Amino acid sequence: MILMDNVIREGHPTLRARAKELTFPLSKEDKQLGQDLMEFLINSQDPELSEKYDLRSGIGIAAPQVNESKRIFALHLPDDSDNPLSFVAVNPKIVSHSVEKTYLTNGEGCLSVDRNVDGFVPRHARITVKFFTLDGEEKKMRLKGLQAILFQHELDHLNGVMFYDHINESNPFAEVPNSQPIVNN
Ligand code: SB7
Ligand code: NI
Repeated sequence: MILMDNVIREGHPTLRARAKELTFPLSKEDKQLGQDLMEFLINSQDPELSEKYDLRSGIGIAAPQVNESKRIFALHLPDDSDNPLSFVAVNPKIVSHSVEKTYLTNGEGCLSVDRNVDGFVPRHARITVKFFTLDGEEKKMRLKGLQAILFQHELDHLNGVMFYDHINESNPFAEVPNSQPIVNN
């Protein structure tokens, strides 16, 4: 079971490495890793379990965050009421994206970053993605809004990129050209 002690924090070199592709069929260990990442997200969003295990709530987590430099992450966004999203993605990629950008007006956070970093994080507003499931089935889907932002945040982790790398250094709240902001709490 993944606990906060298993989550590495900024400064750890694994967060800056390019993670390795997985090969199919997945090993038992890699399958278990995918299941553990998803279990962490579900537990972290459960009021009792998150309190019991002292978990910070998360909607996504990537393997490098638990010091496994592998191209696999989990997303679990259940309360996006009309459109829930929950999957484990292996060897994920963005096959095309909109020219239009988006960003969360309140910025992004990260389980591997124990501080608030203010500023807009420009993301593609819409993306078409491909990935493999734990069983080796290839999936293709279109994502927009928070779902698209989350996918890009997790994919960045597989490439050694942190969300604040995208923030305008001289003016963190600089206008993002051609963008549709998403107002979050
Ligand atoms: C806000 C939160 C996240 C992504 C985009 C906006 C996810 C935070 C949890 N993670 O650190 C996952 O890598
Ligand atoms: Ni993160």
